[in-house]
Amino acid sequence: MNSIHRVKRISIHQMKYYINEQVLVRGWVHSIRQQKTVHFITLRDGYAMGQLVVIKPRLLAKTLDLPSQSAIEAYGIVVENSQAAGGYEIQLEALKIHSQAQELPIEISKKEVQVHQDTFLDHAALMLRRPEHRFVHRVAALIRSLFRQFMEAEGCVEINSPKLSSASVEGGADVFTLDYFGSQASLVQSPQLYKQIMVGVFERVYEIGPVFRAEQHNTSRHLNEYISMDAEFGFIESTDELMEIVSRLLQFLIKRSYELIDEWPEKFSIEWPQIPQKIPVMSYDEALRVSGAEDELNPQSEKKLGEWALGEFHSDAVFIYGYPLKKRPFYTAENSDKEGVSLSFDLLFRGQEIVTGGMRKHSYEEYKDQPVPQGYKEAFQAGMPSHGGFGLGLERLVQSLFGFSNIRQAALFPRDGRRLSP
Ligand code: AMO
Repeated sequence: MNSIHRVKRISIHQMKYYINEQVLVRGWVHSIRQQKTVHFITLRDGYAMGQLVVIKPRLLAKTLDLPSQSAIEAYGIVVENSQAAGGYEIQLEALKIHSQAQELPIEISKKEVQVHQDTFLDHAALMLRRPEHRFVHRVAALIRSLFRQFMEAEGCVEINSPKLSSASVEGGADVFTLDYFGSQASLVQSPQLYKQIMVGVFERVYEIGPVFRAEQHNTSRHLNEYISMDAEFGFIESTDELMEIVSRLLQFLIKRSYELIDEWPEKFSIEWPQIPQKIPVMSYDEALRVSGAEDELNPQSEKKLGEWALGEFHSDAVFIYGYPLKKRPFYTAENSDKEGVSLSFDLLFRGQEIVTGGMRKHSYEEYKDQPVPQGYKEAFQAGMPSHGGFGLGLERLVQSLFGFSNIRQAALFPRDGRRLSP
């Protein structure tokens, strides 16, 4: 086996560049098909799948009882074979078994595996190995990375704010509390206070990280822990400026993902959204009227607004601005021309809210009597510019992009009212 380590390690999808060469591949036995004198192994590595053929008797003996999912490394010669998926295969010359798989509760290498959502989530360690499922999370990883690229180009500095805190951030009752050496701590509902404090330091910041919501309701669009992609900008003066940034962000995320995924060796189809150059914008009052909602937008009205935007503007996205101030958290700025109306907005994507953003109060006077930590107030005591920002829920975006009926399909290891594992 020593010779293996002198051979170039390739990913299985790169076979076409190494015809008649000796290569080393590593991965998992996705499946194995055995005939008397030849075994065909479908090898799955981190990127793709491809075929290994076993002809040598010594190796046939070794692969005879090799269960699928075993982790192996294989050494052999790449040959063309029009019968093999992708047109190439590796003729096996040596094999090292890293670990042999045990009997598993789900046979995941079948062409189709349909299981109940709870079964899927219970066995995520297995199910996520399936190409169509890992694809979802590779797309999620791409979106995180593109968000970071976009924010860096906007001159934002990345921060990681604490997730353990003494205060409730967004108000409301959906806060998890826990014992912190004898006193009570909470898990942050968002990086809101910290991103505002850091505007006073860097002017522009962003964060990608987990946030926690003790939502009681078991819905198809709420998780108790999700990944929030946040940004906050100092010295900006209007929700128009913010919505312009969010428009460019969404366009960049969708366009660049489309281009990059097209190059991936392992991909599945996505119904790509239509995002026009100018994303339609409507006021909260118009949104109530168009959706026929009474006095509050709910998931059904958001769905109607999504359909309306698609019909009227060929857009999968629509902004709604001017929410009633009383429906927004304490830090939200008021429209000085319209009492009771906030300078905030939501972005609906395919009929579901994926972004909330807005301008913030920025004078110390407005915060000094609020029940917020002194460390937060101090930022305002020290002088804060007019500022605003937004939060984008990663799983919501991925859910809507893939058209999943349930957000759990877009979360790696979802946390909900009944689930704390795996
Ligand atoms: P908000 O509370 O609206 O705003 O959250 C922002 C975005 O986060 C996502 N989201 C969720 N995703 C999954 N499960 C949940 N329980 C959940 N709750 C929210 C949505 C939502 O649009 N600090 C403000 C943002 C800001 O103004 O900067 C905030 O957290 O996609």
